Amino acid sequence: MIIAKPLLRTTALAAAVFCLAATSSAFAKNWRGWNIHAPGYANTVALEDFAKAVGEKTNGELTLKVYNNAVLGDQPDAIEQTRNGALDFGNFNLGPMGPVVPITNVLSLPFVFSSEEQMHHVMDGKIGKEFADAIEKKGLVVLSWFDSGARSMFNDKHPIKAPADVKGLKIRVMDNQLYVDMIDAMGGNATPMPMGSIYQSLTTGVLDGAENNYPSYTEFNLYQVAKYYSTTDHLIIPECLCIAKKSWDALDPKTQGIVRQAALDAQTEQRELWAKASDKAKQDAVKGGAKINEIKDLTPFQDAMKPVYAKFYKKFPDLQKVVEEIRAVK
Ligand code: GTR
Repeated sequence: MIIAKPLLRTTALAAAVFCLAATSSAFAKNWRGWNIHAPGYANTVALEDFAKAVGEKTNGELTLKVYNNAVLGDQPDAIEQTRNGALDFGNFNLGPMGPVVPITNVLSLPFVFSSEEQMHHVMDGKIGKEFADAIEKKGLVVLSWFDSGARSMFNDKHPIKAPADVKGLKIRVMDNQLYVDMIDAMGGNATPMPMGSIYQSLTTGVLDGAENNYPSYTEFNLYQVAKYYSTTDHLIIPECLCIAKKSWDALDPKTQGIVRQAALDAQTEQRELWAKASDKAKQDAVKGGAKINEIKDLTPFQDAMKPVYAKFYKKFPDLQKVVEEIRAVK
């Protein structure tokens, strides 16, 4: 049989390419990551730089892709998907983590931290490690803590000057019973729903308001439909850069080291970007028509939260000591 030479060469080349592809696909890994935010948001920039650094430092053996704008699902679902390894990583707020990892509910207690700075001291130290250990037992490896500022209330009816001003207002909250209790304690009606549905619900009157930090208030254009922003600063909730434990355990120690370092660099970057983004978001909101009501004395709001704490300690008596430990950190 006569086989034309070019054909022979092509076949050999195809076989070589196939072998190469088979070899690299046997080692190369592609990770998918969840992100609720849009391109340009501090968290997105840090996550994308994290992904890029890992790809470069592993010479493409581990490539990461960040899916923005919650296209892979709402946050509670994404946490589940990452826990079971269907997704590989994500930037999660610790609020919706509460139903999965009970100790993290402590971070959703209103006014548990005295300032954002104190929150960092807590999360970067021994107590933060306790939270990370508990989260890891539920399938997520925490590699770094991101900033999320302080959350305040906003609505389209009137400024909130005292807890009584919340009475009767329909307020969107994140997915955690503690936030329902928090709004109940001020006489409002809490409605848990995904972040992406707030704008529409405010325009149709399903909601009167919500609560969040300045960057998210601006990112989702909420100042256009809920212009009264009052600085209740009731929640300071950290966020994590978390990896699916299944994906993490499948890495060799050297690659784990690369991913860990890239996540720490992302933490530094995110916190720097966050500080700038918060100021800018506030200015943008004001330019867009937001009316900021600066609350000088938060004591009446803190006092109004007593029933929330009482109910919480009844449900989780062991967690009272964690609250006390947090409050002892300066
Ligand atoms: C943002 C946070 C998101 C999400 C959102 C919300 O500030 O970064 O992860 O939790 O709030 O309210 O749903």
